[in-house]
Parts: sequence; structure tokens; C-alpha cells
Amino acid sequence: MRKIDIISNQKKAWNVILSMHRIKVIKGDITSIAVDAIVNAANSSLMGGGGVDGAIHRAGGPAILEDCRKIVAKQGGCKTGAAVITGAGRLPAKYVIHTVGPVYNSGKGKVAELLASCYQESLKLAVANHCKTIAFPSISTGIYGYPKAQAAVIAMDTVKTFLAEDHEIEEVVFVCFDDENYDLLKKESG
Ligand code: AR6
Repeated sequence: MRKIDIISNQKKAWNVILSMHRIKVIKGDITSIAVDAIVNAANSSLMGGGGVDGAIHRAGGPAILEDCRKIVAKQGGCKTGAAVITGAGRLPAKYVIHTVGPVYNSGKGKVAELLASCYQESLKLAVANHCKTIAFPSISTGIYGYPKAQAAVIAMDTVKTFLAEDHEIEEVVFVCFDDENYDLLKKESG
């Protein structure tokens, strides 16, 4: 290996270590978190649902659904692995980024890549909208049935890799609703 490649690999490893300090794992309700953007685990209709999606629309009020309707009118919903952004209504956050996780065992596409894409696309949209802080729920690990341990590895690896390349985002918060996700993400964050 050339010396320049060794230095470049060392720099990458160092950036990954530094990115760990910009990641926080907490237990709680994402609707109460005051960050620039919270992420919603939505469905492709963008018309609301159960789980964290229902909680965000209930707490944020009708303004979020109004923004979602405008997006649907323009582009007809949101594909699995993609993300869109709306206002946050009455929530303490400034924006809601709606992403659609894969249904585990749906047989449609590569679920791991689609789940990673949810985190990547949400982070890209946050940067494009000048967000410095962003909070994620554990996408796909509820109604969509993704095994929590596998989802935690994908979530953490994807965020660490993104942060190592990006220097705009100052903090990523994983907001876990249950003990199992909290323990898994805490383990992966170290
Ligand atoms: N704050 C943080 N996390 C939460 C909250 C909350 N208030 N409520 C639930 N969770 P899910 P999915 C956690 O089912 O699996 C909806 O109907 C929950 O414990 O909300 O991606 C959509 O419209 C779990 O770990 O999302 C879709 O149809 C995680 O959030 C479908 O569910 C994700 O669980 C999406 O399913």
C-alpha cells in the first residue's frame, strides 16, 4: 500500500471516531425533541398512520398533513428508501423529514440497502435545508417488522459513515421508544 493511501485510510478512521462524538442515543418520545429536524417513519402515501407517524401527526397538528398533501399532489407520495421534508406544525422541531422504511420480508428490493438509504436520504435533506441537529426514530423496527438488532447496526453504520464525510451536521440523536432499541443502539454507538 502506498504511503498516501495509508494516510488517507488513517484520516478516514479518525473521522469515523470523531463522528461518534456527534451521536447521542436517548430514550423518549421524538415528538418532544427540540432539534432542527425530526425524522418520521412514514409510509409511501404520506397520509399518516400508526406508530411514530401517528404520534408526530397528532402532536404536530394538521399543518404537517397539509404540507404532505402538497408533496403528494406534486410527486405522488414517497418511495421506499426516499425522504421528503415538511414543516413541523406545533412540534418543537423546525422540520419533519418523512422517510419510508422497507417492510421486512416484503420480498421487494434489498431491505438492508433500502433501510440505509432512509438514513442517508434524510441526512442529505437535512443538510440541504441547513439543519445542524436531527433526531431519528428506529425506522422500520415497529409495524414494518425489521429485526431490531440488524436495524441498529445499519442505522449506526450509515450515520457514522455520513458524519465522517459531512461536517455540517453537528448532532444526530437516536430517540428510542423501547428499552431493546435503546440498548442495541447504545451498544452500536460505542
Ligand atoms: N418516538 C420515538 N419512537 C417511537 C415513537 C415515538 N413517539 N412511537 C413509536 N416509536 P413504527 P415502522 C418507535 O411502527 O416500523 C406507520 O403506520 C417504535 O417503537 O412507528 O417504520 C407508518 O404510517 C419503533 O421502534 O414505524 C407506516 O405505515 C419505531 O418507532 C408504518 O407504521 C418505528 O416503528 C411504518 O412502520
